[in-house]
Formats: sequence, structure tokens, C-alpha cells
Amino acid sequence: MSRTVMSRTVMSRTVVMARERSGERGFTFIEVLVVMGIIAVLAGLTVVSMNLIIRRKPQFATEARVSKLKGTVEQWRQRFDRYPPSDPTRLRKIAGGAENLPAMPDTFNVGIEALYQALYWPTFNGDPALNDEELSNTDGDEFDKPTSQGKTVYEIKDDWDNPLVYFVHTDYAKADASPPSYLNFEGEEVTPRPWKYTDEGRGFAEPRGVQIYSMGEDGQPNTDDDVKSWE
Ligand SMILES: [Ca+2]
Ligand SMILES: [Ca+2]
Repeated sequence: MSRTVMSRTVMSRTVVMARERSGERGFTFIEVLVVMGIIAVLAGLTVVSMNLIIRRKPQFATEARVSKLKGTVEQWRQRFDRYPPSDPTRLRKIAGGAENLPAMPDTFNVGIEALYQALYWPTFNGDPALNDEELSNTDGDEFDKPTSQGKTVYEIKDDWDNPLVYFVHTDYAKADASPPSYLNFEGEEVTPRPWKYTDEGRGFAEPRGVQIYSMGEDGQPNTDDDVKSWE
């Protein structure tokens, strides 16, 4: 091998080795910091959005439930030409049938308990499609005798475990003057009123319909976080 050829071979080997060395040199400290920084930012964003999703989940579920109920209540009205009463003793008169509802055991949660009974009233034949996860009994009451729905006097609840609130327009004035008692998820007694429009001159919201609403995360009725069936 001539000297020139040999020195070319050595040179090209040196270049290859240098390239290999540069390929294997790993990351500089700055590059590692930048990558770690990017990972930290991404991880942070993931945690923030997960928290947001977890926090918002009861909100979305409650909105969906309230809206579904509103639809079923409208079906009920079409069937019987009246809205489901918030006084359960009027159910049979409006919807007929053989079911005889015993007296309500107590005065807590009555509006929404009445709505539950109405939606499962045998002559309605609608499907409220409520599963156990959507029902509560914060006041722990039971009928003396079992009805076709059993003894438990269920409420339909929101996803923070408060019973939903139910008013029919014919009750608004009375309920505003003398609000009913509900027990929220903490078992605290609260007294929900029918909502009025922000411009009070317009009177009660849904003046010819019904109000179904959730007391929201704070478990207090008529506060900003309530989830309503209108607006
Ligand atoms: Ca009750
Ligand atoms: Ca109950």
C-alpha cells in the first residue's frame, strides 16, 4: 500500500470514528435540562387537565341528568296533559291507574320524591332510565307499605349527591313564600326556592313549565353553581 493510499485510509477511518464518537457523545447538560423542562411542562399540563376533567365530571353528569329529566317530564305532560305534580297525593287523580300511594313519611325532599314516583307511575309507561347511581335517599325515609317501586322513598340526585329540586309552575308562589325542606348531601336542611329571572320584574323562570335544578357542588340552593333545566 502506498503512503498516500494508507494515509487516505487512516484519514477516512478517523472521520468515521469521529462521526461515531459524535453520535455517541450523548446529550449536553443544557439539552438534558431542556428535555426535562419540556417533560415537566407536559406532565404539568396533563395533571391540570386531568384535575379539570375530574372536577368537571359531576358538572357534566348533572347537566346531562337534568336535561334528560326535563325531556321525560315533557313526555309525561304530553301523556297526561299536566306536568307531574310535586304533591304526590295528586298523582292518582292526574295519571289514574290502580296504584295508591301511601302518605309521604316526612316533609323532606317531597318535590323530587314526587317526581320520582310520577316517572315510575304504572300508567305512564315511559322509561325514565334512572339507575341506582342517580338515586339517593338523604332523608332515609320509607313508605309504611311497599308501592310498586318498593318501600324506599327515593330522590333523583345530582352528581354531588344532593337531591335535585323540583317545582311545577302552579307551586312557585306558594314555595317562594314558604319554601320546602330538602336535605343536601351533608344531611343539612336547606330550603330551596323557585328561581326568578335575574330581572325580577320578569317573575319566575319557566313561568308555564317546571323547574328542575341541582343545588350544585356547594349543596346550597339558589346559588350561582346551581345547574338548571332552563336557560
Ligand atoms: Ca322525604
Ligand atoms: Ca327520601
